[in-house]
Amino acid sequence: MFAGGGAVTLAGNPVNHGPQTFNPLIRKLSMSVPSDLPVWQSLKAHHAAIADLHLRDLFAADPDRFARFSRRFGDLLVDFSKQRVTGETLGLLIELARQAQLPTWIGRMFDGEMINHTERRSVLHVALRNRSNRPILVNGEDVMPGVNAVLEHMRKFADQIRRGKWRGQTGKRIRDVVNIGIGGSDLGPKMICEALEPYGDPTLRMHFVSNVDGAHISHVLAECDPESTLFIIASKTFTTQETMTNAHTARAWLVKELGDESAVAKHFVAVSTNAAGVSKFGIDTANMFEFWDWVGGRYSLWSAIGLPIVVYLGMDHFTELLDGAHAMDEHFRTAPLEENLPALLGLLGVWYIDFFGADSHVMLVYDDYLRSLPDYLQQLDMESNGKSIDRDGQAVRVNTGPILWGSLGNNGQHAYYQLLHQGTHLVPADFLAPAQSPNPIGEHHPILLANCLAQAEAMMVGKTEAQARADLEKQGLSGEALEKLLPYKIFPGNRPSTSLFYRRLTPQVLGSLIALYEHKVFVQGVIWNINSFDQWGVELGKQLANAILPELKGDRSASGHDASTLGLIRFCRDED
Ligand code: G6Q
Repeated sequence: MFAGGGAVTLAGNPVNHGPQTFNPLIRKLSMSVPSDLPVWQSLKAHHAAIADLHLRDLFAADPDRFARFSRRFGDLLVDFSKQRVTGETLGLLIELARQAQLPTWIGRMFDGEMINHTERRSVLHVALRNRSNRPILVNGEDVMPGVNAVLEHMRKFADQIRRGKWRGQTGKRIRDVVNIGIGGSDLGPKMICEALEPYGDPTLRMHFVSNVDGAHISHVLAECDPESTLFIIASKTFTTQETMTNAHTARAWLVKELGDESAVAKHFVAVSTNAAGVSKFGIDTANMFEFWDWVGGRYSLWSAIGLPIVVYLGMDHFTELLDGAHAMDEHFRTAPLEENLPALLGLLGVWYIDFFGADSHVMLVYDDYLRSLPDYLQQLDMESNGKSIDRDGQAVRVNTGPILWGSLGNNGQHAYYQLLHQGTHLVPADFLAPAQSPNPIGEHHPILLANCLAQAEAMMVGKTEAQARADLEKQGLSGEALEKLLPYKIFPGNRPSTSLFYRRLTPQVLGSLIALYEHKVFVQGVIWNINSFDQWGVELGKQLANAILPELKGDRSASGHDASTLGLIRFCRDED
């Protein structure tokens, strides 16, 4: 661990085991099956005992409920008092974390051990924002000098762009920055640039191209002037089909428009771990920003993948983002489980998924700047914990990661909240909102906040039959007409939510918030005994797409597929 000042030790080497045989140290630590832990049965019994309690009554019985079940973290307020828990529930959940050896696993991650055992990698996004600079060793080598060198490279480059010192081939200042990447090389920087727009350079327009659908890059290129456009090709592997296709299209466009192959050097930079691939593409590796295999794609916005963020916001604001994440890292690493926000949020998720049978979790975001947060968190959560084989290679016996979805809450109110209030699914929710708006126009912000607060309250308290009846009577209804309408007007309530409110959406607050969710996902992976850091489930579709592509292009006749796939290929080729 970081504590103690000296160099931390590391790594789950000596290795020499294939992806299917596991590190014996990790095997020893695996508790294998969460439902075999003694406390799991206690939680089941406790669930049966409290499942019918209504949050209305829990609040009525305990005037201190808000104080007991909310926590402050700097400018962040996390209120989980509207969760269907009692003090006993929390005690049992914390015991679950202990029996699953959560504190040990936290230590292993921060110590750089090879906890991503199927890819034989350490998991060190925390090193990218290790503002304390304490050494973190991977294979005996401190990664911090490398981390700091890349940050410095990013700062210098971003300063040149922002000060107009780096110019396009014809001498024009850079005005459009196009990040070409997908998945982890897109969602994080896009979300952060949008979220922190009030801190951004208003003379720069940021674009993010991810989709291989030609419509995406065509639309973006149509908005850009080739003389003043910079492309950042962001790909850890520099082999991703969508990214490389878009990158080659952008390159061809630029060369055609400027009529000069050498313009590539002034208009393309790369973020990658693959220097050979970058060089082959024609980008000088001096303009390549590197990162490392211990940075997972969906955990990479803190690395050189954050280059568009640094260009747009400047290094000072990026540093504040890292500071916020580091503060949450330190909290996660050192706070007792009872106070530990990622642990508490992770355990609450497990409570609903495994004991109430909830299969989804909704993000209700009352902050327009965070409009891409649900997409970002969807990847973080579902790619990390959408797993059904545990760390010991066995099928899991409990439900794992939820279907994570959501959007801007105020818009959702007029779309899908009906299901949240009166549908048959129990969908735990996170409400996010800033107490202060950077755009205090008229009454917009109080109206936004009133809606957020009201929805969380409505989901929790609901409306009883007596209240619904009284409302209808007030409206002048009576007799059969009233009785017929009455059942539709009742809201069961007892729909759980956590409210995450912050004073203002600063880089620091955002850094802490994202790190909170990253660690929440890790906590759940530990409880479920799964590896949250691999993603083998994305491979099969890629392999099949590579097989189908030549068939679609007519380079090879389609064969070896099921009748449905064959029929669809023929339709696309206009052969039927
Ligand atoms: C994230 C995933 C995935 C990845 C993309 C892009 O954890 O690994 O979303 O980020 O597939 O990969 P490249 O950066 O290699 O192009």
